[in-house]
Amino acid sequence: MTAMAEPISPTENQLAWQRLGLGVFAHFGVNTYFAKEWSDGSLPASSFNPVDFDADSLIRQVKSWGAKYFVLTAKHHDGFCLWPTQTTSYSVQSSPWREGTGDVVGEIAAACQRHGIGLGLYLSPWDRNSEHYSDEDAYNTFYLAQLLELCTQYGPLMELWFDGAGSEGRSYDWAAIASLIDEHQPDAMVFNMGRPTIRWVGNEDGLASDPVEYVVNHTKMSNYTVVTAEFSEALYLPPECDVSIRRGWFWRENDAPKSLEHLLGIYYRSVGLGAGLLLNVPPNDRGTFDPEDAARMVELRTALDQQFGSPLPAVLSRETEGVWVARFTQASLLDHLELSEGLNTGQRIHNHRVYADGVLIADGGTVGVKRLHVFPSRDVTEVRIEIDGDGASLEGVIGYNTGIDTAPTVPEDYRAPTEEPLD
Ligand code: FUL
Repeated sequence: MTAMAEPISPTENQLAWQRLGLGVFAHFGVNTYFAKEWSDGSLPASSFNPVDFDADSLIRQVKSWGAKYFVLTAKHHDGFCLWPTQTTSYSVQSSPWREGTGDVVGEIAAACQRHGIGLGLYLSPWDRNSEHYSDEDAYNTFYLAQLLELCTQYGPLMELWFDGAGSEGRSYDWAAIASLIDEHQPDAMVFNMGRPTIRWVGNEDGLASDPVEYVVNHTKMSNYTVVTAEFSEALYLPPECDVSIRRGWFWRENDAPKSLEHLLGIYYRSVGLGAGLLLNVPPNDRGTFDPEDAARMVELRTALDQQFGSPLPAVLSRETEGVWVARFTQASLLDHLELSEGLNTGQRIHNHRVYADGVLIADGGTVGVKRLHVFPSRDVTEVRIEIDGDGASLEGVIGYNTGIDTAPTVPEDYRAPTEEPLD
Protein backbone atom coordinates (compact mmCIF):
# COMPACT_ATOMS: atom_id res chain seq x y z
CA MET A 1 0.00 0.00 0.00
CA THR A 2 1.35 3.44 -0.82
CA ALA A 3 1.30 6.00 1.95
CA MET A 4 -1.34 8.72 1.76
CA ALA A 5 0.06 12.00 0.46
CA GLU A 6 0.59 14.60 3.17
CA PRO A 7 -1.95 17.43 3.01
CA ILE A 8 -0.78 20.61 1.29
CA SER A 9 0.10 23.31 3.81
CA PRO A 10 -1.01 26.94 3.56
CA THR A 11 1.54 29.69 3.16
CA GLU A 12 1.82 32.12 6.05
CA ASN A 13 0.03 34.72 3.96
CA GLN A 14 -2.83 32.39 3.16
CA LEU A 15 -3.32 31.51 6.80
CA ALA A 16 -3.11 35.16 7.84
CA TRP A 17 -5.71 36.04 5.17
CA GLN A 18 -7.98 33.19 6.28
CA ARG A 19 -7.96 34.54 9.82
CA LEU A 20 -9.24 37.95 8.70
CA GLY A 21 -12.76 36.62 8.29
CA LEU A 22 -14.73 39.64 7.08
CA GLY A 23 -13.91 41.97 4.20
CA VAL A 24 -16.03 44.66 2.56
CA PHE A 25 -16.43 44.72 -1.21
CA ALA A 26 -17.36 47.94 -3.05
CA HIS A 27 -18.77 48.01 -6.54
CA PHE A 28 -18.52 51.59 -7.72
CA GLY A 29 -18.22 53.22 -11.14
CA VAL A 30 -20.31 54.52 -14.03
CA ASN A 31 -22.95 51.82 -13.44
CA THR A 32 -23.72 53.56 -10.14
CA TYR A 33 -25.24 56.45 -12.12
CA PHE A 34 -27.49 54.37 -14.39
CA ALA A 35 -28.90 51.66 -12.10
CA LYS A 36 -26.90 49.10 -14.09
CA GLU A 37 -25.22 45.87 -13.04
CA TRP A 38 -23.25 45.43 -16.24
CA SER A 39 -22.78 48.10 -18.86
CA ASP A 40 -21.23 47.83 -22.27
CA GLY A 41 -18.48 50.43 -22.11
CA SER A 42 -20.53 53.22 -23.65
CA LEU A 43 -21.86 54.98 -20.55
CA PRO A 44 -20.33 58.45 -20.49
CA ALA A 45 -17.38 59.06 -18.18
CA SER A 46 -18.94 62.47 -17.63
CA SER A 47 -21.65 60.83 -15.52
CA PHE A 48 -19.19 59.90 -12.77
CA ASN A 49 -19.45 62.60 -10.12
CA PRO A 50 -19.47 61.40 -6.50
CA VAL A 51 -19.67 64.87 -4.99
CA ASP A 52 -19.51 63.69 -1.36
CA PHE A 53 -16.80 61.05 -1.81
CA ASP A 54 -14.58 60.95 1.27
CA ALA A 55 -12.35 57.90 1.40
CA ASP A 56 -11.44 58.47 5.01
CA SER A 57 -15.04 58.42 6.12
CA LEU A 58 -15.80 55.29 4.05
CA ILE A 59 -12.85 53.38 5.44
CA ARG A 60 -13.53 54.51 9.00
CA GLN A 61 -17.01 53.02 8.66
CA VAL A 62 -15.64 49.81 7.14
CA LYS A 63 -13.32 49.50 10.11
CA SER A 64 -16.11 50.16 12.61
CA TRP A 65 -18.08 47.29 11.05
CA GLY A 66 -15.23 44.97 12.01
CA ALA A 67 -14.03 44.32 8.46
CA LYS A 68 -10.32 43.76 8.04
CA TYR A 69 -9.98 44.44 4.32
CA PHE A 70 -11.67 46.35 1.53
CA VAL A 71 -11.89 45.31 -2.12
CA LEU A 72 -12.69 48.02 -4.66
CA THR A 73 -13.71 47.58 -8.30
CA ALA A 74 -10.82 49.56 -9.79
CA LYS A 75 -12.28 48.48 -13.16
CA HIS A 76 -15.49 46.54 -13.75
CA HIS A 77 -16.51 44.87 -17.04
CA ASP A 78 -17.42 48.24 -18.60
CA GLY A 79 -13.76 49.27 -18.58
CA PHE A 80 -14.20 52.53 -16.62
CA CYS A 81 -11.12 53.06 -14.44
CA LEU A 82 -11.37 54.57 -10.98
CA TRP A 83 -7.75 55.73 -11.15
CA PRO A 84 -6.04 58.12 -13.58
CA THR A 85 -4.56 55.44 -15.79
CA GLN A 86 -2.24 56.12 -18.71
CA THR A 87 -3.86 53.26 -20.64
CA THR A 88 -7.25 54.75 -21.56
CA SER A 89 -9.18 57.96 -21.31
CA TYR A 90 -12.22 56.06 -20.04
CA SER A 91 -11.46 56.92 -16.42
CA VAL A 92 -11.95 59.40 -13.61
CA GLN A 93 -9.75 61.78 -15.58
CA SER A 94 -12.56 62.30 -18.09
CA SER A 95 -15.14 62.90 -15.39
CA PRO A 96 -16.26 66.17 -13.82
CA TRP A 97 -15.37 64.78 -10.37
CA ARG A 98 -12.65 67.06 -8.97
CA GLU A 99 -12.38 68.38 -12.52
CA GLY A 100 -10.72 65.19 -13.64
CA THR A 101 -7.93 65.34 -11.06
CA GLY A 102 -9.35 62.78 -8.60
CA ASP A 103 -8.13 59.26 -7.93
CA VAL A 104 -10.59 56.97 -6.14
CA VAL A 105 -8.08 54.12 -5.88
CA GLY A 106 -5.37 56.42 -4.52
CA GLU A 107 -7.57 58.00 -1.87
CA ILE A 108 -8.97 54.64 -0.79
CA ALA A 109 -5.45 53.17 -0.64
CA ALA A 110 -4.23 56.03 1.57
CA ALA A 111 -7.26 55.74 3.86
CA CYS A 112 -6.80 51.96 4.15
CA GLN A 113 -3.18 52.47 5.13
CA ARG A 114 -4.12 55.10 7.72
CA HIS A 115 -6.72 52.85 9.30
CA GLY A 116 -4.94 49.51 9.07
CA ILE A 117 -7.39 48.01 6.57
CA GLY A 118 -6.02 45.70 3.87
CA LEU A 119 -6.62 46.85 0.30
CA GLY A 120 -7.85 44.64 -2.49
CA LEU A 121 -8.42 45.65 -6.11
CA TYR A 122 -10.76 44.13 -8.69
CA LEU A 123 -9.49 44.50 -12.24
CA SER A 124 -11.94 42.87 -14.63
CA PRO A 125 -10.22 40.95 -17.43
CA TRP A 126 -13.37 41.34 -19.56
CA ASP A 127 -13.30 44.93 -20.82
CA ARG A 128 -16.19 46.13 -22.93
CA ASN A 129 -14.72 49.54 -23.63
CA SER A 130 -11.15 48.85 -24.64
CA GLU A 131 -10.52 49.15 -28.36
CA HIS A 132 -7.85 46.47 -27.91
CA TYR A 133 -10.15 43.82 -26.51
CA SER A 134 -10.71 42.03 -29.80
CA ASP A 135 -6.96 41.65 -30.35
CA GLU A 136 -5.62 39.19 -27.77
CA ASP A 137 -1.98 40.30 -27.90
CA ALA A 138 -2.74 43.97 -27.84
CA TYR A 139 -5.19 43.52 -24.98
CA ASN A 140 -2.72 41.43 -22.96
CA THR A 141 -0.25 44.32 -23.19
CA PHE A 142 -2.95 46.82 -22.23
CA TYR A 143 -4.19 44.72 -19.30
CA LEU A 144 -0.66 44.14 -17.98
CA ALA A 145 -0.02 47.88 -18.13
CA GLN A 146 -3.15 48.50 -16.04
CA LEU A 147 -2.17 45.84 -13.55
CA LEU A 148 1.34 47.29 -13.33
CA GLU A 149 -0.07 50.71 -12.47
CA LEU A 150 -2.25 49.23 -9.74
CA CYS A 151 0.54 47.06 -8.38
CA THR A 152 3.15 49.82 -8.24
CA GLN A 153 1.36 53.05 -7.38
CA TYR A 154 -0.81 52.25 -4.39
CA GLY A 155 1.35 50.51 -1.78
CA PRO A 156 0.87 46.96 -0.58
CA LEU A 157 -2.18 45.10 -1.86
CA MET A 158 -3.76 42.37 0.16
CA GLU A 159 -5.82 40.92 -2.66
CA LEU A 160 -6.21 41.02 -6.42
CA TRP A 161 -9.65 40.02 -7.63
CA PHE A 162 -9.89 38.40 -11.04
CA ASP A 163 -13.46 37.86 -12.08
CA GLY A 164 -14.16 35.34 -14.79
CA ALA A 165 -17.53 36.73 -15.92
CA GLY A 166 -17.69 37.46 -19.63
CA SER A 167 -14.39 35.71 -20.26
CA GLU A 168 -15.67 32.24 -21.15
CA GLY A 169 -13.59 30.88 -23.99
CA ARG A 170 -11.17 33.80 -23.86
CA SER A 171 -7.53 33.44 -22.85
CA TYR A 172 -5.33 35.96 -21.13
CA ASP A 173 -1.62 35.90 -20.45
CA TRP A 174 -1.91 34.43 -16.96
CA ALA A 175 1.75 33.49 -16.81
CA ALA A 176 2.79 37.12 -17.37
CA ILE A 177 0.12 38.29 -14.93
CA ALA A 178 1.48 35.89 -12.29
CA SER A 179 5.07 37.08 -12.76
CA LEU A 180 4.02 40.70 -12.55
CA ILE A 181 2.29 39.97 -9.24
CA ASP A 182 5.29 37.97 -8.01
CA GLU A 183 7.56 40.86 -8.76
CA HIS A 184 5.49 43.73 -7.38
CA GLN A 185 2.91 42.34 -4.95
CA PRO A 186 4.16 38.92 -3.85
CA ASP A 187 2.08 39.02 -0.66
CA ALA A 188 -1.25 39.72 -2.35
CA MET A 189 -3.85 36.96 -2.32
CA VAL A 190 -4.91 36.16 -5.87
CA PHE A 191 -8.59 35.44 -6.28
CA ASN A 192 -9.71 32.68 -8.56
CA MET A 193 -7.80 33.03 -11.82
CA GLY A 194 -4.31 32.69 -13.22
CA ARG A 195 -2.25 31.44 -10.32
CA PRO A 196 -4.78 31.76 -7.55
CA THR A 197 -4.12 31.52 -3.84
CA ILE A 198 -7.79 31.79 -2.84
CA ARG A 199 -10.89 30.65 -4.68
CA TRP A 200 -14.51 31.51 -5.35
CA VAL A 201 -16.90 29.53 -3.19
CA GLY A 202 -19.02 28.85 -6.27
CA ASN A 203 -22.12 31.00 -5.63
CA GLU A 204 -22.93 34.65 -5.07
CA ASP A 205 -25.14 34.01 -2.06
CA GLY A 206 -22.22 34.23 0.37
CA LEU A 207 -22.71 30.63 1.44
CA ALA A 208 -20.21 27.86 1.98
CA SER A 209 -21.33 24.36 2.88
CA ASP A 210 -19.81 21.72 5.06
CA PRO A 211 -17.21 20.39 4.30
CA VAL A 212 -15.25 23.45 3.27
CA GLU A 213 -12.20 22.09 1.56
CA TYR A 214 -9.04 24.16 1.58
CA VAL A 215 -7.27 21.86 -0.86
CA VAL A 216 -9.07 21.43 -4.15
CA ASN A 217 -8.48 19.93 -7.53
CA HIS A 218 -8.90 21.89 -10.71
CA THR A 219 -11.82 19.72 -11.55
CA LYS A 220 -13.68 20.90 -8.47
CA MET A 221 -13.16 24.56 -9.21
CA SER A 222 -15.76 26.79 -10.79
CA ASN A 223 -16.28 27.36 -14.50
CA TYR A 224 -15.05 30.86 -13.95
CA THR A 225 -11.69 29.67 -12.74
CA VAL A 226 -8.70 29.49 -15.02
CA VAL A 227 -5.55 28.05 -13.53
CA THR A 228 -2.30 28.24 -15.45
CA ALA A 229 -1.12 24.84 -16.59
CA GLU A 230 2.18 24.97 -14.74
CA PHE A 231 0.39 24.07 -11.50
CA SER A 232 -0.22 20.65 -10.16
CA GLU A 233 -3.69 19.21 -9.73
CA ALA A 234 -4.30 19.97 -6.08
CA LEU A 235 -3.80 23.42 -4.60
CA TYR A 236 -4.35 24.95 -1.17
CA LEU A 237 -7.11 27.44 -2.05
CA PRO A 238 -9.36 28.53 0.77
CA PRO A 239 -12.70 29.93 -0.39
CA GLU A 240 -13.97 33.48 -0.22
CA CYS A 241 -17.77 33.88 -0.11
CA ASP A 242 -18.82 37.02 -1.98
CA VAL A 243 -22.30 38.44 -1.65
CA SER A 244 -23.93 41.84 -1.79
CA ILE A 245 -25.77 43.40 1.12
CA ARG A 246 -28.40 44.32 -1.51
CA ARG A 247 -29.74 42.39 -4.48
CA GLY A 248 -27.43 44.23 -6.85
CA TRP A 249 -23.66 44.63 -6.74
CA PHE A 250 -23.92 48.29 -7.73
CA TRP A 251 -25.96 50.84 -5.81
CA ARG A 252 -29.32 51.89 -7.19
CA GLU A 253 -32.19 53.74 -5.63
CA ASN A 254 -34.83 51.01 -5.62
CA ASP A 255 -32.84 48.32 -3.85
CA ALA A 256 -32.57 47.56 -0.16
CA PRO A 257 -30.27 45.82 2.26
CA LYS A 258 -30.88 42.25 3.33
CA SER A 259 -32.41 41.70 6.76
CA LEU A 260 -30.16 41.38 9.80
CA GLU A 261 -31.23 37.74 10.16
CA HIS A 262 -30.22 37.04 6.56
CA LEU A 263 -26.79 38.66 7.06
CA LEU A 264 -26.23 36.75 10.28
CA GLY A 265 -27.24 33.57 8.46
CA ILE A 266 -24.61 34.36 5.82
CA TYR A 267 -22.02 35.00 8.53
CA TYR A 268 -22.67 31.63 10.17
CA ARG A 269 -22.50 29.85 6.80
CA SER A 270 -19.29 31.53 5.66
CA VAL A 271 -17.04 32.66 8.52
CA GLY A 272 -18.75 30.16 10.82
CA LEU A 273 -17.81 27.34 8.43
CA GLY A 274 -14.16 28.34 8.08
CA ALA A 275 -14.48 30.39 4.86
CA GLY A 276 -13.88 34.09 4.25
CA LEU A 277 -16.76 36.54 3.76
CA LEU A 278 -16.50 39.44 1.31
CA LEU A 279 -19.67 41.47 1.81
CA ASN A 280 -20.43 44.09 -0.84
CA VAL A 281 -21.63 47.49 0.39
CA PRO A 282 -21.75 49.68 -2.71
CA PRO A 283 -21.23 53.44 -2.46
CA ASN A 284 -24.08 55.49 -3.90
CA ASP A 285 -24.03 58.17 -6.61
CA ARG A 286 -22.77 60.76 -4.12
CA GLY A 287 -19.88 58.45 -3.18
CA THR A 288 -21.12 57.69 0.32
CA PHE A 289 -22.58 54.51 1.76
CA ASP A 290 -26.34 54.37 1.51
CA PRO A 291 -27.62 55.26 5.02
CA GLU A 292 -29.82 52.14 5.11
CA ASP A 293 -26.90 49.87 4.22
CA ALA A 294 -24.63 51.58 6.75
CA ALA A 295 -27.28 51.27 9.46
CA ARG A 296 -27.68 47.54 8.69
CA MET A 297 -23.91 47.05 8.90
CA VAL A 298 -23.91 48.73 12.31
CA GLU A 299 -26.73 46.40 13.38
CA LEU A 300 -24.75 43.42 12.13
CA ARG A 301 -21.65 44.51 14.05
CA THR A 302 -23.68 45.16 17.18
CA ALA A 303 -25.35 41.75 16.97
CA LEU A 304 -22.02 39.98 16.45
CA ASP A 305 -20.44 41.90 19.32
CA GLN A 306 -23.34 41.12 21.60
CA GLN A 307 -23.19 37.45 20.70
CA PHE A 308 -19.45 36.93 20.58
CA GLY A 309 -18.08 39.81 22.64
CA SER A 310 -17.61 37.78 25.84
CA PRO A 311 -15.60 34.70 24.86
CA LEU A 312 -14.95 31.96 27.40
CA PRO A 313 -11.75 30.26 26.32
CA ALA A 314 -11.23 26.68 27.39
CA VAL A 315 -7.98 24.95 28.27
CA LEU A 316 -7.40 22.23 25.71
CA SER A 317 -5.70 18.93 26.28
CA ARG A 318 -5.26 15.96 24.07
CA GLU A 319 -6.40 12.75 25.73
CA THR A 320 -5.45 10.35 22.97
CA GLU A 321 -4.93 10.61 19.23
CA GLY A 322 -8.15 12.17 17.97
CA VAL A 323 -9.73 12.86 21.36
CA TRP A 324 -9.47 16.27 23.00
CA VAL A 325 -10.94 17.72 26.16
CA ALA A 326 -11.71 21.40 26.55
CA ARG A 327 -12.14 22.56 30.17
CA PHE A 328 -13.73 25.83 31.14
CA THR A 329 -12.51 27.50 34.32
CA GLN A 330 -15.97 27.23 35.85
CA ALA A 331 -19.32 25.76 34.90
CA SER A 332 -20.99 28.12 32.43
CA LEU A 333 -24.22 28.26 30.56
CA LEU A 334 -23.22 27.90 26.91
CA ASP A 335 -25.11 27.87 23.62
CA HIS A 336 -22.26 28.32 21.13
CA LEU A 337 -18.83 26.83 20.65
CA GLU A 338 -16.12 28.04 18.35
CA LEU A 339 -13.49 25.50 17.36
CA SER A 340 -10.30 26.07 15.43
CA GLU A 341 -7.91 23.63 13.87
CA GLY A 342 -4.09 23.64 13.83
CA LEU A 343 -3.54 24.31 10.12
CA ASN A 344 0.21 24.78 9.82
CA THR A 345 0.59 21.32 8.36
CA GLY A 346 -2.55 21.56 6.25
CA GLN A 347 -6.24 20.91 6.75
CA ARG A 348 -6.56 17.50 8.35
CA ILE A 349 -9.83 17.31 10.24
CA HIS A 350 -12.59 15.90 8.07
CA ASN A 351 -15.13 15.05 10.76
CA HIS A 352 -15.68 15.96 14.38
CA ARG A 353 -18.12 15.40 17.22
CA VAL A 354 -18.55 17.35 20.44
CA TYR A 355 -19.93 15.77 23.63
CA ALA A 356 -20.94 17.32 26.94
CA ASP A 357 -21.66 14.88 29.79
CA GLY A 358 -21.75 12.06 27.26
CA VAL A 359 -24.37 13.82 25.12
CA LEU A 360 -23.57 14.71 21.52
CA ILE A 361 -24.15 18.47 21.32
CA ALA A 362 -22.56 19.27 17.95
CA ASP A 363 -20.96 17.57 14.99
CA GLY A 364 -19.82 18.27 11.48
CA GLY A 365 -17.05 18.02 8.92
CA THR A 366 -14.75 21.02 8.64
CA VAL A 367 -13.22 22.79 11.62
CA GLY A 368 -10.66 24.92 9.77
CA VAL A 369 -9.85 28.48 10.88
CA LYS A 370 -13.16 28.84 12.66
CA ARG A 371 -16.14 26.55 13.14
CA LEU A 372 -19.20 27.84 14.95
CA HIS A 373 -21.64 25.45 16.56
CA VAL A 374 -24.93 26.44 18.12
CA PHE A 375 -26.90 24.15 20.43
CA PRO A 376 -29.61 24.32 23.09
CA SER A 377 -28.16 26.19 26.01
CA ARG A 378 -26.71 24.04 28.79
CA ASP A 379 -24.36 24.18 31.76
CA VAL A 380 -20.94 23.06 30.65
CA THR A 381 -17.66 22.57 32.51
CA GLU A 382 -15.93 20.55 29.87
CA VAL A 383 -16.50 19.13 26.42
CA ARG A 384 -14.95 16.12 24.78
CA ILE A 385 -14.16 16.55 21.11
CA GLU A 386 -13.42 13.70 18.75
CA ILE A 387 -11.66 14.63 15.55
CA ASP A 388 -11.07 12.39 12.54
CA GLY A 389 -8.02 12.95 10.39
CA ASP A 390 -4.40 11.75 10.35
CA GLY A 391 -2.20 14.00 12.46
CA ALA A 392 -5.10 16.40 13.02
CA SER A 393 -5.08 18.80 15.95
CA LEU A 394 -7.29 21.37 17.59
CA GLU A 395 -5.90 24.80 18.28
CA GLY A 396 -8.64 26.47 20.27
CA VAL A 397 -12.08 26.06 21.79
CA ILE A 398 -14.12 29.04 22.91
CA GLY A 399 -17.53 28.95 24.55
CA TYR A 400 -20.22 31.64 24.35
CA ASN A 401 -23.40 32.32 26.19
CA THR A 402 -25.20 34.38 23.56
CA GLY A 403 -28.78 33.89 24.65
CA ILE A 404 -29.50 32.56 21.16
CA ASP A 405 -29.60 28.84 20.66
CA THR A 406 -30.68 28.41 17.06
CA ALA A 407 -28.73 29.39 13.97
CA PRO A 408 -30.02 32.41 12.04
CA THR A 409 -31.55 31.44 8.72
CA VAL A 410 -31.09 32.51 5.15
CA PRO A 411 -34.42 32.71 3.28
CA GLU A 412 -34.96 29.39 1.50
CA ASP A 413 -35.81 30.89 -1.85
CA TYR A 414 -33.02 33.43 -1.84
CA ARG A 415 -30.77 33.30 -4.86
CA ALA A 416 -28.43 36.11 -5.73
CA PRO A 417 -28.68 37.44 -9.26
CA THR A 418 -25.67 36.38 -11.29
CA GLU A 419 -26.04 38.38 -14.48
CA GLU A 420 -28.04 41.46 -15.31
CA PRO A 421 -31.27 40.60 -13.52
CA LEU A 422 -32.10 44.06 -12.25
CA ASP A 423 -31.93 45.91 -15.54
C1 FUL B 1 -19.55 38.71 -11.12
C2 FUL B 1 -19.71 40.00 -11.94
O1 FUL B 1 -20.26 39.75 -13.20
C3 FUL B 1 -20.60 40.88 -11.11
O2 FUL B 1 -20.93 42.07 -11.77
C4 FUL B 1 -19.89 41.16 -9.80
O3 FUL B 1 -18.73 41.92 -10.06
C5 FUL B 1 -19.55 39.87 -9.09
C6 FUL B 1 -18.74 40.06 -7.84
O4 FUL B 1 -18.85 39.01 -9.95
O5 FUL B 1 -18.92 37.72 -11.81
